[in-house]
Parts: sequence; structure tokens; C-alpha cells
Amino acid sequence: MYKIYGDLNSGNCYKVKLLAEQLGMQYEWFNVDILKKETKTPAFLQKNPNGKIPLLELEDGRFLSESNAILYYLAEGTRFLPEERLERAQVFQWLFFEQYSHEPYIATARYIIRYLGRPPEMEAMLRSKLAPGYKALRVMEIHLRGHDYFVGERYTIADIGLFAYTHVAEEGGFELAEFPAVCRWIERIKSQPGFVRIGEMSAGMQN
Ligand SMILES: N[C@@H](CCC(=O)N[C@@H](CS)C(=O)NCC(=O)O)C(=O)O
Repeated sequence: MYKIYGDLNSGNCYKVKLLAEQLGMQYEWFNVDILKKETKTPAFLQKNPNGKIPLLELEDGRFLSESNAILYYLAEGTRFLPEERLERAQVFQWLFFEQYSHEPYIATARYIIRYLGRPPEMEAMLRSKLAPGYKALRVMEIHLRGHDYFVGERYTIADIGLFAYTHVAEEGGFELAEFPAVCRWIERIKSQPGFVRIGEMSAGMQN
């Protein structure tokens, strides 16, 4: 059985949990507390020298880190990853966009507010996240004005990757009301079969 090391409230970890549930996987879930620096213990660093979650442990004991790489690994051969060459590349296009142009702003703003309690000395950093975060939301809005999903007009791991932090962007101080196509897409994702919410224990978890 797969083992997943994660934090239930982390969007990066939620991506993996959401896909695992929608695939009907059984897996062992191990909570890792990032505020207690459990990602920095010698035992955890042996599993992932980068000291981050989510982390997938395969049945043979090998490890895979990076949320979007884990999505790709688990989605291979399923309806969540297109087979057609360009569509597959477009999935990567959006997953790389998520990691470079979206997550560093929207996820980290949420982290500063929700996990760190918005310390005054981080206000300037928090403000610096707004413009690039809103730019990412605008890029999504423009795409979603003409499409129901990010790739191939169907639900794929590109949607899962982008949904994770977008649907909780308001926790990072971003107003979603000005992005109506994004809001409609969020509702579309929430209505997918097997959808589970962030922050909750789920059916496939064995711990
Ligand atoms: N690019 C990585 C980012 C992972 C990441 O930043 N994980 C955070 C939790 S969301 C973490 O482990 N933080 C603890 C730390 O950096 O010490 C991914 O997509 O998996």
C-alpha cells in the first residue's frame, strides 16, 4: 500500500489526497507537522532530503516528492491524465504555471496568514504577494472564460493542481469575487465524483 506523508491543511498535500480519493486508492496517511519542524528531522530528511511534504512512499520503499510529480505518477494510465501528446504537455504547462506563477504567491500568502498568524514583520512580504497572485488568477480567469477545464475540456490533474490553493485563496487575502469564471470552475471541481475537502480525514486513509 502507498504511504503518503502530509499535512491535511496544506494545499500541496491536498492535491495528492484529492487525486488518491478520486482514484479510489487505499493508502496510509502520516501526518507531518511542519510548524513542529517534523520535515527537518534526520529521519524525515532521509526520506526527502529537501525536507518538504507531500511525500509519497511506494510499496517497494522508494520515495517521490513534489506534489505535481506525485499527481503525474498516480494519474498515469487513468482518466486524469490525457494520452494525446499536446494535451499531456498542456497538463505540464499548467502544473509548471502553478508552481512558478501561482503557488509562490497565493499559497505562501495563505501560509503567512493561516499558519504563522500574520506576524507584523511579514506584512511587507505579504503585500508583495498580491500583484503576482492576482496576475495568476487573471491568467486562469482568461482561460476559463472559454473553457470549463484547463486541458481537453475535461477534469485532469491540471485542474487538481490549480484547484488546491485557488479555492482557499481568500485565506491568503485574495478576493475571488472579481474572477467569476474561476468561481464557476471551483464549483465545477467541487461537483466531481469522489471530491473530498481540504483539511479532512478521508475514506481511503488508513491512519
Ligand atoms: N514544490 C513543492 C512544495 C512543497 C512545500 O512547500 N511543502 C510545504 C508544505 S505545503 C512544506 O513541506 N513546508 C515545510 C518546510 O519547508 O519546512 C511541492 O509542490 O510539493
